[in-house]
Amino acid sequence: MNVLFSGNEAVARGAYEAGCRFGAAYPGTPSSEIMENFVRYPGVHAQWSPNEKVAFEVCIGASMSGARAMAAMKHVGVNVAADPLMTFAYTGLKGGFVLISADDPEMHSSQNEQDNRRWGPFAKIPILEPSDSAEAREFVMRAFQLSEEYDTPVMLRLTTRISHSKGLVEVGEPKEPVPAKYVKDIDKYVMMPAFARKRHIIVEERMEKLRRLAEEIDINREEMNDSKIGIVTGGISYQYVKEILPDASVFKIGMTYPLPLERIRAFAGKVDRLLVVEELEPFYEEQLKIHGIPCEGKEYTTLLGEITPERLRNSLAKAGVIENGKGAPKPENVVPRPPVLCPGCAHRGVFYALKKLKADVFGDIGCYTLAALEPLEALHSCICMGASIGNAIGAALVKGTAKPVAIIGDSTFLHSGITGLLDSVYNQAKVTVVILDNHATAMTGGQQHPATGYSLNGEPAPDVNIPELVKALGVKNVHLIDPYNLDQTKKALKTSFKEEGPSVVITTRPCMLFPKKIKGHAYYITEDCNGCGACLRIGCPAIAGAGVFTEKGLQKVIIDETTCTGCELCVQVCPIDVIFPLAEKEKAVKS
Ligand SMILES: Cc1ncc(C[n+]2csc(CCOP(=O)(O)OP(=O)(O)O)c2C)c(N)n1
Repeated sequence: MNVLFSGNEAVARGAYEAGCRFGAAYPGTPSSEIMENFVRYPGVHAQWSPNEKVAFEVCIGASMSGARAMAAMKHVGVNVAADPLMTFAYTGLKGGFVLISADDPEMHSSQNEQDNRRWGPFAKIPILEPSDSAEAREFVMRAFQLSEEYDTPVMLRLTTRISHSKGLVEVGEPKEPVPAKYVKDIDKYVMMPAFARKRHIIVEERMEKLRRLAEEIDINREEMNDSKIGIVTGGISYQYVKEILPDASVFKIGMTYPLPLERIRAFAGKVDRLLVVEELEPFYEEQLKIHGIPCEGKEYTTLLGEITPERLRNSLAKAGVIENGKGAPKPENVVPRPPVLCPGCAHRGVFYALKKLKADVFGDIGCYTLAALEPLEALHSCICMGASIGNAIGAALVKGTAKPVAIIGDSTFLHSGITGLLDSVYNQAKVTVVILDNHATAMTGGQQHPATGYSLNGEPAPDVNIPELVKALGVKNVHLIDPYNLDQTKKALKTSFKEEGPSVVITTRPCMLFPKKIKGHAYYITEDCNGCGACLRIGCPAIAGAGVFTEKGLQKVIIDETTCTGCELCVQVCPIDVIFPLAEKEKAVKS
């Protein structure tokens, strides 16, 4: 049966068909839908973990017990899971273990565009890389098989285009899982130096076997055609190459690491010119060159962002392979739509207050990162998940600022903010930590986390009490605030600036979109608006210029009633009190 699947759906299906019934993940674009789909299959235990390291470790435990396990994360998640990954590559496993790394070239929704193929040689693990949804299903099944055959975790590397584009996938019968049974194996799993040294030898021997496998495996394939040009490519770039150069000879790489160097050498011997087409890093190219296979690559293709068909056309033109711009579609005239905090977003008021109070705000990753943009411009750094608290502590301890504030979402706090807060207590840093608790991992689609009260499959789950957790870490000053109440918010922040040691301010309003969309009663602005623009400075997308001007030439403002949620933030900032509930106006008209 053929089914239209996104790459992520196909991975979930492939894992299920491979007899895997265990998965753990922390959400992150473009990977999140893998676990969300996997959990829907019968008999599957799939879970959100507080972060990628825990997800990875949970899967190690399942694999040590003989079960096939899949850990899924976005590319930067692998950095968080890197500690167990680097040593798990030494121990090897029992049940097949597949690590899905969904990379994000072009940074559609990420803070960097690191190329996770580099983890192959670094961790000494094999990597498979599909070029469409059908391969995503097939390769995850192959990955489980390889994992058990070679006693190694296997990475399946996806990119945004593979994860999110749809294609036809032929599905098969699911395999029954092998019953789990934990068997002690101290030499294999206790990585103290004496045992780890022995395992390192095994790792190097395994790499040798994997290199031999790469030369044989059918997911690396030569597609001989016109011999004037030969292209080495894989992943989504393969599709672009086939579209633009249907007559070229292609060496398609399905096993990204280790590379089939001898087969590529033989392929190079059959073509006049060898070109490598790959997104981001010159990963294939460097290896070919190190092994004495002359090729061209990054002198024509970009290190930055995706290789779109259009960019590839330009690269091929630069390389003299096609005529300039041949066949390139006209770029569409798309009006840019920068992302903004939603109307009624509970984060807005806090940032408005922080700006007014002239605080130095160390930020984190979540919807709230958007507060760095105009008109709020109230978040001043964003490095990685959980970094805000440590950053604020450092700034406070060197006395670089009088008002160091760390601002972090609830999901991010539970992911990697707890230890930072512990540091602020331990080292008595005079910082204000604002936890924006909207009861959701909103940025990535409103996923559950350990404080929402629900698990990935929607079942009720114990919910950690964030204020109590904060107090248990030793924080003495804890303020709960309603972020829709600007006076209360400002007061709590001002108090926190005066308190000794760390202070924590926790917001209590839910996200406007998750678990379901909140639509309160809308407000309107009367004709008495004087166009001062105060309400525009909160950056609410429901508020816009009316196209009507005052005598002073200032533009009056209107509220879009369909998107206004009635949070009343604009009411609180309007200096001349001309914003009222729409219901009052309607009542007046009727009577
Ligand atoms: C290591 C890592 N994992 C996952 C992500 C993807 N991601 C970005 S922000 C975020 C969490 C957002 O939730 P929260 O902190 O509660 O803030 P909200 O968006 O709800 O305001 C996630 C999972 C990431 N950027 N880095």
